Amino acid sequence: MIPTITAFERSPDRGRGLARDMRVRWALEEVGQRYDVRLLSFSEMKESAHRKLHPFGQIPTYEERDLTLFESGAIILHIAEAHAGLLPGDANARARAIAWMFAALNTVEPPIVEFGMARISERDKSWYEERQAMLEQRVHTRLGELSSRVGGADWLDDAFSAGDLLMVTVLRRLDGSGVLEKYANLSAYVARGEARPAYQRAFDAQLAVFTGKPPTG
Ligand SMILES: N[C@@H](CCC(=O)N[C@@H](CS)C(=O)NCC(=O)O)C(=O)O
Repeated sequence: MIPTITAFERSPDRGRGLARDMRVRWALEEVGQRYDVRLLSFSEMKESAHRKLHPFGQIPTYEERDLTLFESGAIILHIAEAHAGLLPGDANARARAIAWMFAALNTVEPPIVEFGMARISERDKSWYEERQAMLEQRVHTRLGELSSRVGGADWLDDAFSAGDLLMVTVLRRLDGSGVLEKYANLSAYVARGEARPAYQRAFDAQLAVFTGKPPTG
């Protein structure tokens, strides 16, 4: 049975792959699993039919037979455990890859999201500049630490894993801020993720929703 995921009918990022269905699409492409997509308007996301799948009325969700999941990290962990390709076979390496999944979502994403949300919704506030400087500094703290750990490596822990998939999508949320560009190795790391054929197929598929044109690949 082909799983069904949910995504924005009209993504606020205009199809630049920043909405979190992109992570799930990418994971499914990495493991070679076909999927269906159900597109939702903002009002449909808040209706009770969707809230039965997602208590917070958000995307993405994942449905497969009698299983329904929400939270992009949980969905990707499920995909990675059900298929080869996103988690190493060695038990310790697998545990480390899962630790990087949590680090991406729990340690790196929160300051990036807060910084990004403030740029969208707080620009008219008198304290915007002062708070923004503080939020940007918090992002720099995390990126500096991550940059030191990554060093000259291709991926976070040897081979590409679900940890990298999540970390790349999290770092991509800095797109347009000019912040990531200050870390040459992290910019190269994100570019390596974006160059993967599975990433490109996922990106094209979500962009096609916005443009209304089918992917060319
Ligand atoms: N922690 C959740 C966050 C989900 C989330 O914030 N989804 C956004 C799209 S990327 C959304 O649905 N926003 C609309 C809303 O919250 O009303 C996850 O990783 O799945």
